[in-house]
Amino acid sequence: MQIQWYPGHMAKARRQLREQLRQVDVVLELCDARLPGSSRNPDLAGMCSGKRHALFLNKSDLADARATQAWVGAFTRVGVCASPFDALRGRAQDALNIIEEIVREMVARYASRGVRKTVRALVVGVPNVGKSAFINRLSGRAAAHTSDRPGVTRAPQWVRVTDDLELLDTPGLLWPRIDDPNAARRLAYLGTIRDTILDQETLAESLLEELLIAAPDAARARFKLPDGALAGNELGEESDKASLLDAVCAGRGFRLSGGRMDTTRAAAIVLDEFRAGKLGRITLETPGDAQYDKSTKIGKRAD
Ligand SMILES: Nc1nc2c(ncn2[C@@H]2O[C@H](COP(=O)(O)OP(=O)(O)O)[C@@H](O)[C@H]2O)c(=O)[nH]1
Ligand SMILES: [Mg+2]
Repeated sequence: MQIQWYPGHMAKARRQLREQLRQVDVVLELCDARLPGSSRNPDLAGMCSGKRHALFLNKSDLADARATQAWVGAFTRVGVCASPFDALRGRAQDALNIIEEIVREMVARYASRGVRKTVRALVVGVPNVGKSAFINRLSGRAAAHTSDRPGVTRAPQWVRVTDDLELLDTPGLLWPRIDDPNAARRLAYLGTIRDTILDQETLAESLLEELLIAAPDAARARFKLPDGALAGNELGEESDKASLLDAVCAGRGFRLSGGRMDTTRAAAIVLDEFRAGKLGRITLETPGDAQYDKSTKIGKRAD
């Protein structure tokens, strides 16, 4: 289920997030490890100053391990506490150790006044990034719904994770970065948003071009692209871009009656197989190549 983001939806999400943030000490932000720049929300930092913050590069099982390490390094250098995570198979204890680390000072301060502090945390992220799966993983049971079905909201409840940590069971929904066309297009590759500007075929062609840069061998092998197939950026010719989808059709035998290439089918297959991780572990952004390098830092050390 995809949400079409209009200003009204964003305003509502922002209002709800403000309300949720008021109730917590800690913000656990999830981004997609395949797109650590584009899958973050630039407004979040401004909304949670003073809160402890940890960033999890979720779905790291689908991302390139070396790229993930590079991103973690880049985030760490700008003061963001960042770690890879796999909300389906990862160890909950790994995430708990990180949370314990970022709240240690605060908990100690309460303890020095004789108070045992129960830390309250909110999981936030764009649609489909794995917020519900993350909450389930940490709480060790299916407490949150892993789907984007609307209408299953209940009253917010606290999920007790350890003796000293509670999570809000309703994750904080972040609106995706749709003001930036590059980010919007990449989020559309993942299925996070529906790209309203590009049709599916143009989107799939554009993904193929990016794959020829990020994972050329995997893309060529999976979609039987000719050895000479280059990313459109390198070729710079519109007509050559279009031929990538034709090459997929030729390789898979996708033809309509009359012999015309079934590029609609090819586009769907390219997007589906990429989303399902069938090309292997691929990251589409590197920390050096984006403006996202100057990552938003959350959580001043002052209390
Ligand atoms: N491969 C992989 N899939 C994940 C991971 N986390 C979540 N998913 C899947 O991504 C989809 C969206 O997850 P969900 O928790 O509903 O996302 P939410 O919209 O942020 O709550 C579901 O199909 C999950 O099974 C992960 O770490 N790895
Ligand atoms: Mg969810």
